[in-house]
Amino acid sequence: PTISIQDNAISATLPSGESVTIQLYGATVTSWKANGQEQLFVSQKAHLDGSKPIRGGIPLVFPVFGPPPQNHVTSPLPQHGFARNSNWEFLGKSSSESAETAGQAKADLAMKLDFGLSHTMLTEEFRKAWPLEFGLVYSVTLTKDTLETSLQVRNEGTQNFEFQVLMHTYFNIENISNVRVKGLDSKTYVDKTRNATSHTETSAALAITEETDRVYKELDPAVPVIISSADDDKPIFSLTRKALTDVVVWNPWIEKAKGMADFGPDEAYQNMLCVEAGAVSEWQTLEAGEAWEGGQTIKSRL
Ligand code: TA6
Repeated sequence: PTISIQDNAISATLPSGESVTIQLYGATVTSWKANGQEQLFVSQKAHLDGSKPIRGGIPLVFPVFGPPPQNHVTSPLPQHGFARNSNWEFLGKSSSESAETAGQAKADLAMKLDFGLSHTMLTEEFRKAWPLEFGLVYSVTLTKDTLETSLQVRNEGTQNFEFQVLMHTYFNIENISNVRVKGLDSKTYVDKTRNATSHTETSAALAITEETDRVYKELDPAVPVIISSADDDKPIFSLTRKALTDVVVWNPWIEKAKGMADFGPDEAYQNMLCVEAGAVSEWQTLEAGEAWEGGQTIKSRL
């Protein structure tokens, strides 16, 4: 496996050809290539210079999801918090041969890249906005056919704090009309396009036919949420989680896509779908000195 570090991005490539690129800005994964194909969507108008969170890849949402609530410790923060628009540091890599079974012909190589962000690294503005002492370690692990992203949150202060976390993954898809989202049936969701009203999902294979912005709650993290092909019902992406029991499904559709200056081209809403693993419908409380960890594993057939 090779690692390359250039202009604020870390790239890793496995001998079998898969690769991943992470920008130090936001520790944002901006490329995951498998089978010679880019698996993630990044807007052609995304800002990569740190002037604005990157529109695509896997932005990291912490310590608050969405617009912060009023009269809350997170109130002064920007939407989705500060993690995705802070400069992280590269902590290093470790590659492991994970030959689970003796019979496995070739050991699966796993390349893990670690990134860190702590309160001492935040801008003055963000320190003032959320004056709590914390340490984050974000691990990105690439294997032949999976990408795993996991976040460890440590409370390094003397008082408890609460947080939300979400991995805002933009999946690259050929055509939004030809995919379905499976694994959501009978789950409760908050529909942010319908005044955040609560509903129960009735579809075993959800089609995306309009602006969609839903927070599905209390899913079993071990049960995959699948983006499948409407043609042959085969999985395109399969997402399992650890400690992240909510899944957000978002597509801006036509008007909202046009309305985002960093979303381009306008019709690219047809080539992306966000299925986002998170712990966002409640607040995670972290006692002083304690640590929490959660993550996602994405399998791709693309
Ligand atoms: O994940 C869905 C969502 O919360 C949508 O409501 C939309 O705001 C999206 O995130 C993108 O947010 P951003 O702040 O990146 O423009």
